Amino acid sequence: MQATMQGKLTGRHVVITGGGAGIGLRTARTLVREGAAVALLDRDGAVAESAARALRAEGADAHGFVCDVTDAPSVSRAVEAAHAALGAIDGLFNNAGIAGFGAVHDSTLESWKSVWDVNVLGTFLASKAVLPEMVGAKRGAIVNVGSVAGLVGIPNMAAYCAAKGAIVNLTRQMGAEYAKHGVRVNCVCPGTVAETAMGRSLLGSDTSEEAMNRRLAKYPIGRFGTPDDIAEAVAFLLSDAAGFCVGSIVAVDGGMTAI
Ligand code: NAI
Ligand code: 1HS
Repeated sequence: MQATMQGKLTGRHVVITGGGAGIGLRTARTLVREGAAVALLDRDGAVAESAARALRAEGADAHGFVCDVTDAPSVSRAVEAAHAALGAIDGLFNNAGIAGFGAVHDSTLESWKSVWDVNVLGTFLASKAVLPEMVGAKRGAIVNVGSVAGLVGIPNMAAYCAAKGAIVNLTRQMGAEYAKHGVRVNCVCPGTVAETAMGRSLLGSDTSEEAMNRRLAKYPIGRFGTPDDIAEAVAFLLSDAAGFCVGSIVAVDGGMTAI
């Protein structure tokens, strides 16, 4: 008997916010490897389109669309375009996010709001745009991106910790709400992923050996994360292999929140 190779996401149509770069783009590659067709939505439309073009050149069914997740009409337009390109959307990776630095007393209102808008409002708007179709079809999976910053307090990251904490508990709420409609909602909480733009800006504030060692000491595994570490967890949670995972908060953090 001849074995046929089937990926765990064969036939699935997944929208990825912030899909033009970093963890989002690496996850797109992993989902494509597992058989999915993907729509990359990004505030930087040129980056989204060129990333999708590169994936298509490797044989993927991939499309890039401009989308600012903080803007409801922009999200609606992009999700409609993704639907037209892919067909029914049955997966969403709520990955778009920005970090912000500051404690409560010295954070500006503007920085607080922008961190909340991209992370929390963006997760709400993109989910709201895809859920009616998923619920109607009684089939779908959503993965939100939290952070270790949503699980523990990290100095100088007040708005970001609060926003990621909101995403963590929104995931539990959505998991409880939509499971009965055939839609599973879960969350990955990465530890520091050094090689993305966000990781570089996080670590770039102090690259002295002493500062790096202090940060690394928080990670029992002895290294920072990679985009691949996160992508594999997302692929699992989107797939039917994770059929009993509902409202789960999955730390992918080398043990950072285990100690
Ligand atoms: P990144 O900065 O490398 O990439 C983020 C992507 O999102 C970019 O392509 C950017 O254009 C896009 N984006 C930003 N604002 C947007 C908006 N309003 N609408 C649509 N797209 C927008 O970031 P990275 O590292 O790939 O992070 C991805 C997610 O993972 C974020 O939610 C972040 O908070 C989270 N995360 C990252 C960690 C890290 O250390 N890099 C650790 C834990 C969580
Ligand atoms: C920016 C990303 O979500 C990671 S926040 C954790 C930073 S650290 O304290 O582990 O260096």
